[in-house]
Amino acid sequence: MKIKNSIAVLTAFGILHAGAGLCQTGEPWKASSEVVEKLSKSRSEFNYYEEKVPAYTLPDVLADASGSKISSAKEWKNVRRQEVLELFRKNVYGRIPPTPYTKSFKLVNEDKNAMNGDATLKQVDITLASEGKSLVIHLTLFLPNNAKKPVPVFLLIDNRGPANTDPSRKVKSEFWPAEEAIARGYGIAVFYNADVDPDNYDEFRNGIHAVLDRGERPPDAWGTIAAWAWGASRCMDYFETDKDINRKKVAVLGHSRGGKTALWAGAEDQRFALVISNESGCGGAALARRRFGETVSRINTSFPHWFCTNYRKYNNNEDALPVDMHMLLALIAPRALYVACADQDLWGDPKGSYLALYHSVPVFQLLKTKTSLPGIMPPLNKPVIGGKVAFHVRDGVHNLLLKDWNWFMDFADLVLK
Ligand code: GTR
Repeated sequence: MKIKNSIAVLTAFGILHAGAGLCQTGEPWKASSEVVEKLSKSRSEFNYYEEKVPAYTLPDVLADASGSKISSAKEWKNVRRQEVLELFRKNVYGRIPPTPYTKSFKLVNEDKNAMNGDATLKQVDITLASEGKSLVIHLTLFLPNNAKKPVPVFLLIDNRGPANTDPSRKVKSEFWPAEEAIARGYGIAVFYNADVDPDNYDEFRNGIHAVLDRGERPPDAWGTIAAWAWGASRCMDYFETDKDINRKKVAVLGHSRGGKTALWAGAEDQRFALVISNESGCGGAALARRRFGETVSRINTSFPHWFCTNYRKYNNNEDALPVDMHMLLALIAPRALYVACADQDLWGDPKGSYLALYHSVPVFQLLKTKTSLPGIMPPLNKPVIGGKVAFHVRDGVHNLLLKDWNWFMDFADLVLK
């Protein structure tokens, strides 16, 4: 096996630890007691103590609605995957309305000599229209000039605004490190989530809801996260038309609310070959039943527009949820999945995110992907790669940094190249 850059060796279980030399070094990650104390003081109504996590039982991802065991890839694909997807539509993110719409792509700017000749910049307007109403997603894309085409592409769901994704590259941001991706032979694309739906509770009068919703909204009508995820799929529609892009090698990623969105986009749209969730926390990769850091009740109160209204039934009632987030992660299988967390971001529950990933692994295994993870968390700043899944806890606070991206690209080198 070819070992690239910082990716080091394999254990008996086929698990790679990046950046660790010949074997895993350091202790499994654990929240620092100082951070726990500090956060507990500032948000005393939320739990940051591991010992206060309640006992819980996760729903069995590999048992169908009648309780029968799912034991073949065929049963997963034909029965259980669809059931799990429906449970998430109905209870968490909501359902995309079946309203017909038209879409068109317009290349509004192209610069074949961007980044001093290293890249081609394309700016594409994606117009979505229905019955006289429309909106435009402004897609920005750099493709490497010196790489063999078609290239793999990273698509960032940008929840922080266009200031982080300057097409002129006068302003650079680690949030979307375009030069670094280009240097490694990847295309890198981005759209601003608010193009699809503004990130505030407007009773769904704006954004794509205003274009596609008809009549009264049922309790499983799509929320804003589902709308953003749908927007990522419309970017994928464009990628499929661009011959310089390898449509089989598109990674979708997002940070925080964008990470929740990337996971749901990957669940709904199996064209994404790699899904990356950075610090997605509650409503993303973190197990809801742990009630660690942000809770279902808090997220539905602070962000009443993100999920479908059915999700509110689980406020302070997590055990009644017919799903938990290991099942969302399982929906990505057999494609590649990276879950990343940050050491000081306990609000987003790094341990609960690792556990969700760990408990999704049986589905990756059923689909014959040679995937496995150790039962303990990797050390700080040491990504663990176990076949089709990867995970890290980076030092520092809630953010998406070049350090995270470098590890994502190391993983992509293995699973996309
Ligand atoms: C927080 C929210 C998190 C996370 C974050 C973000 O306020 O509680 O769920 O999504 O925002 O998106 O930065």
